[in-house]
Amino acid sequence: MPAVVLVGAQWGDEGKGKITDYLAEKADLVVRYQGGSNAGHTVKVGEEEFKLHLVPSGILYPGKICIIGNGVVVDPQVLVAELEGLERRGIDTSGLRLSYRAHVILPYHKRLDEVEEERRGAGRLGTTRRGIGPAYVDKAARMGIRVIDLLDPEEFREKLAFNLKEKNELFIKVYGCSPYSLEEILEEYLGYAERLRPLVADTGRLINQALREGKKVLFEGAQGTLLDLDQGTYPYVTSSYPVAGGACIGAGVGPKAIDAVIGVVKAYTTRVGEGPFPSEAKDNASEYLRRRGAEYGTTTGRPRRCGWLDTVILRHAVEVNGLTGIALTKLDVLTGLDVVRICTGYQYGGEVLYDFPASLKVLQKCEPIYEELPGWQEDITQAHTLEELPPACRAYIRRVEELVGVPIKLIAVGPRRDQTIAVT
Ligand code: 2SA
Ligand code: GDP
Ligand code: MG
Repeated sequence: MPAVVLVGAQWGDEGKGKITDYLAEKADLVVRYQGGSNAGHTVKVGEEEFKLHLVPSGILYPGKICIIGNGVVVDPQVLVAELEGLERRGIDTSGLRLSYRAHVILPYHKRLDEVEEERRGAGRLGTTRRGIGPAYVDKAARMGIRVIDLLDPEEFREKLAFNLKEKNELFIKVYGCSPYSLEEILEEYLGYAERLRPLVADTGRLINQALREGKKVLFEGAQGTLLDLDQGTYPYVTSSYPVAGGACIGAGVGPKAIDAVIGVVKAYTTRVGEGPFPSEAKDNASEYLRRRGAEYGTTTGRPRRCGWLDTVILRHAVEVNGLTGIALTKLDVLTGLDVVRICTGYQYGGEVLYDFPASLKVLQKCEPIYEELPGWQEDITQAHTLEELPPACRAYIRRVEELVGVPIKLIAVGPRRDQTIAVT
């Protein structure tokens, strides 16, 4: 498959980093197309664990071109630190390219993310406070600063001065905090600019050229479908487009370039941050899943909310992404349960809903309808084929496939690269 998009089919943290790393072996380019350092993608190679925030999860294979596309909002401070961290661990980062067109996260975006969350009080969104929302707001308001501006000291000074005038007024008058100094930001960020300059490229052109040459391109989504600005549980979403269509916009390729879309589905559901989550477990299953699945935010360390697999949201993900296949992850976490539950629909008053509702008011009143399947007790973390999985586990996989209507092509039974079953 020349061009494959990999998307999170739930609320993020489905194991996209692990699956990207697995598929990256056969790819020539790996491309991030949205989000920023809110993302936390974990890749485990042997006993070594890497937590990536901005750098695509293909970086651990030497010789791959890894691209941070135009749709990403880049915090240069985080990117420089991430590159240094990888290099200290002996990872060659010379294949990384950064789009001229990507927007830059500045200190005031991070502070705005903080103060806006505080102001929302009980209505807070539970953002990662990495400045993502405010940076995309400036982009849409056409006052953002792009990587290309950062590389031009005069342009950067002019644009930063214009932005600071407005932001400082807001900080002083509305939020009662101290203003930012133009010179201090300039000094720090022009330093990052010099470190990043050699990586900067017209990445859209690089990707299109590679596709014309028949090279394989893997687009790595961050967050997940239910966190998508349009398709998610708005306003409890991120400010970008994690869905497959976002790959075209955020990487600079046409829709006809995409050959396949793989949805990464965790064998249960988690959510970090606020907002509706119909199949959230209210009993000790939640703690069981959190403990066995180590469900804590990769970026913030926040405990993730845990619950059962919800096939209503998965059918929504199939439609809005055009999923052609599924990678089912963390199946091993379900081992040891007597009964495994799958949400097949929602009870809403006297009605049963099978389609994901747009209204949060409706969603908040939805009660999950569960189907119960027998659990399994056998350790599955060493399985390399479907046949090696216990019958109850295979029955669970088959039922998920039936309810979702898309073939399961990969199954992860542990965090390591080699703990992956390719379904043939
Ligand atoms: P933001 O910061 O503006 O994008 O937050 C808006 C919502 O999006 C959620 N969000 C995430 N959800 C799951 N995983 C994410 N990445 C990290 C991880 C999260 C962490 O890998 O664990 O460490 O806490 C991620 N990034 C954003 C966020 O929780 C809000 O609900
Ligand atoms: P991402 O944001 O979608 O890349 O996911 P995260 O890295 O935030 O969270 C997924 C976590 O689950 C990471 O700690 C992975 O190492 C881990 N993981 C991925 N696949 C599996 C699996 O099949 N089994 C287990 N036990 N852990 C997994
Ligand atoms: Mg994550």
